[in-house]
Amino acid sequence: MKVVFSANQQRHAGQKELTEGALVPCFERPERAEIILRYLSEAGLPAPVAPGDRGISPIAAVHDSDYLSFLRHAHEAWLAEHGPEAGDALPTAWATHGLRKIMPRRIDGCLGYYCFDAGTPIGSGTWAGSYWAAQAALHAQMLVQGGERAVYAVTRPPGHHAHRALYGGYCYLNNAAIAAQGFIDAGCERVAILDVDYHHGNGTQDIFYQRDDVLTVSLHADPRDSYPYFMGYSDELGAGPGADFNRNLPLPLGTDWLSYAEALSRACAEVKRFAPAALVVSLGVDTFEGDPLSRFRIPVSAFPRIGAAIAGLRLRTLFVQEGGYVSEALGRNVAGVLHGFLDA
Ligand code: SP5
Ligand code: ZN
Repeated sequence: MKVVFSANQQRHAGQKELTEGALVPCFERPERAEIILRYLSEAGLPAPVAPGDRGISPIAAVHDSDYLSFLRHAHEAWLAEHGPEAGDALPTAWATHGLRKIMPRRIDGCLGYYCFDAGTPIGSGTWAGSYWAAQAALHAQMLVQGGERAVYAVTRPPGHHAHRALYGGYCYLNNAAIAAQGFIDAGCERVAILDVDYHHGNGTQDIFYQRDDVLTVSLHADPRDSYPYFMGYSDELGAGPGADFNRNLPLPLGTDWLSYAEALSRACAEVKRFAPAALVVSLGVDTFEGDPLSRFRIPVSAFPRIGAAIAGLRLRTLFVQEGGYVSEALGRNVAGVLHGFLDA
């Protein structure tokens, strides 16, 4: 299985996020990609290839242009406002509920217009890092389109929480959505996205909510208890032409492999019924029992079985990395899924 990664992605290196009332070092850090790559090489997967540059247009196919230009220039504006020594940009006020959806003039206000949490900093390398993660996903998409059975893109920063014009959850550009749109634009009639990250893929859901050519299926912790809280419920089924083309399978805190496996096979059945030309997997491994952010109980030994279940769909498959936080098990679990897929 080919692996795609650009060293430029590591230019995104957030400093602090707001968690439980304190600013703590970001959970989403460059070391994640290093750990994953180390385990892939130990597991006998090939060294990563660097993506080519397909430019902004495949990214602009799923994100609004005002949003992209905001992301590209936000940190410069932050420094202009707060001085050259200012660190990362984080919002502190949000355009929520009954407040007006107005674009303020000052950067602090613009951050709250485009962002939905206080855990997703923008630094000097955030645009470059996100851009190259998206290019990695696009390069992998092209390889699958060209005939590879499966390709893995080491996309960090991750993408599944990013909407068309909204960032959060450590995500700026929605790598999975950009790749799925890439398949559609290359002539695939139908594409499915299966999201196995611990958190609901709210951005991916929102981007394709009204469409019947991209099925989105997400397995995740019940949003009543877990981030992102305000989306991911089972009654979100799609709208308009997209009605019935979105599926959420929320699972209780403490979910173990037995109940997870059941939900995964239901999710796979939905994908199979849709008969897509290609499958994009939003591969979060933060379902792991030892993950610092989450509260499922999936053991190391189960990750190859996740890969095997996905392989059973017999579809051309593009894996993009989503969550899964720092520990040696992060690498072991990603390699486990990919190995389980290859061995099935
Ligand atoms: C891609 C992805 O997995 N994004 C997840 C974003 C979650 N952000 C909220 C994290 C709340 C963390 N609470 C930490 C508890 C540590 N004891
Ligand atoms: Zn996650």
